[in-house]
Amino acid sequence: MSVEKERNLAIFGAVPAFKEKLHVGKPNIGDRRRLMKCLNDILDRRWLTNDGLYVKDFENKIADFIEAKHCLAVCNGTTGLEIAIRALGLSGEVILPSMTFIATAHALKWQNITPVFCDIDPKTWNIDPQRVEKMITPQTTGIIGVHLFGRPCDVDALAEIAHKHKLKLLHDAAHAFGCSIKGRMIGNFGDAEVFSFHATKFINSFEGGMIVTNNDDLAAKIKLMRNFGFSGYDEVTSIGINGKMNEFSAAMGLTSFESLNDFIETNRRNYHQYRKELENLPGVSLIQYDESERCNFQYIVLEIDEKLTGISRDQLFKVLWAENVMARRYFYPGCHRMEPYRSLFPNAGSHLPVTERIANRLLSLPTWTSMDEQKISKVCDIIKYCVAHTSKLKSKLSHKKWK
Ligand code: T4K
Repeated sequence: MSVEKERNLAIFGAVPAFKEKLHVGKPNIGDRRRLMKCLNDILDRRWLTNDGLYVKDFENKIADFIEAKHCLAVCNGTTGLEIAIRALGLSGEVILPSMTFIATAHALKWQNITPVFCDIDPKTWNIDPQRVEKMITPQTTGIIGVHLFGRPCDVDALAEIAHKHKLKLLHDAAHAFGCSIKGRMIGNFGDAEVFSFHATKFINSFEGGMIVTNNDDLAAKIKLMRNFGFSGYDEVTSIGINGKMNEFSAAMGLTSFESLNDFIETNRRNYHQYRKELENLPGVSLIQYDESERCNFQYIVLEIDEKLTGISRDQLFKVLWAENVMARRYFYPGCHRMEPYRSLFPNAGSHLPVTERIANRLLSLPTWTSMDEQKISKVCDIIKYCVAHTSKLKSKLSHKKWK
């Protein structure tokens, strides 16, 4: 480990290491010319939304890629989760991890379903199946597994529990597009899975998502529900919502998808550089991906063990922000500590010791095509410097301004 000899940090009044802010979710842009051509074509044809050509093409390409039967594009991942939850007939209580983006919990609560937060595995940070079973009550109708940061949750164990207790199983696959489990692409597990193609995902359609299922009846229901329940021009056969993806989004999704291999290669390269530069740094461990599987390397997540670094995750976070490295504390403080769940379940934390600990330790760093070798090196230098100069930093950070 090489530690820069002297570095005057922005928290000590120096100019920040980066002039421009480095964002964690700065979007990847595919072939811009091709995108513009598609956008012009959409305008020329004057078909902007409602099951247009580009949406169909996007759905077909994703279905071929992940080898799934039904891929149904939606306007965003959250609406996708809401539609899937309703189409699966979930009600009462549904078990999910608290260590996720708030959308997973809101998609339930929005429909008056009680989210029951379950603790996670300390290594994978995904829902712990052993704990799931203990949380099942007569009101439980389903489980939502989240493939956090693209690392698959234990789909087999969850499927077994769901089968045993006659529960539905949905996966929030917002982070896991392009990843596989034992060679099978994510999208094919549980009763359904939902991807997000939000701008802050490595493959994006501005806003967007995709519900994937291999169940024909469920797919038919979802198709109706995302279009107000219309089964024909003058016929509505179920409750529905406007969950449609528009043509511009699909064009962006398609061009983004065409660059999939390049994006993944960039992510992989960045990930390995971070790994090399930060390895052996006491108390700092980088997320581990199973590279024998397909993997999108979408998130660079550090776990900070303050006992070994001498500096907490939050202190490091402050130093990085001052340097214009806009690291994120995904997914702090855990859904159970956000409203309305904090008020509804004030004691939830006592059942979620691993979530509480991990939520205070994780830090996501910038990656993707907006980063290059020099930038990553500089970010790593700041981190190494912080770990090597904790007492100097801590005394500065104890001042009111930095608290
Ligand atoms: N389930 C899970 C597990 C999820 O993570 C998400 C979404 C969902 C479900 C729901 O899917 P969607 O309904 O969103 O399709 C961002 C995203 O908005 C959200 O999509 C994503 N997860 C979540 C992890 O990240 P915020 O609140 O962190 O967004 P924001 O505005 O702070 O942006 C993140 C960073 O990206 C910032 O540093 C700024 C930068 N950024 C952002 C945008 C939009 C850019 O540089 N350019 C941009 O265009 O939620």
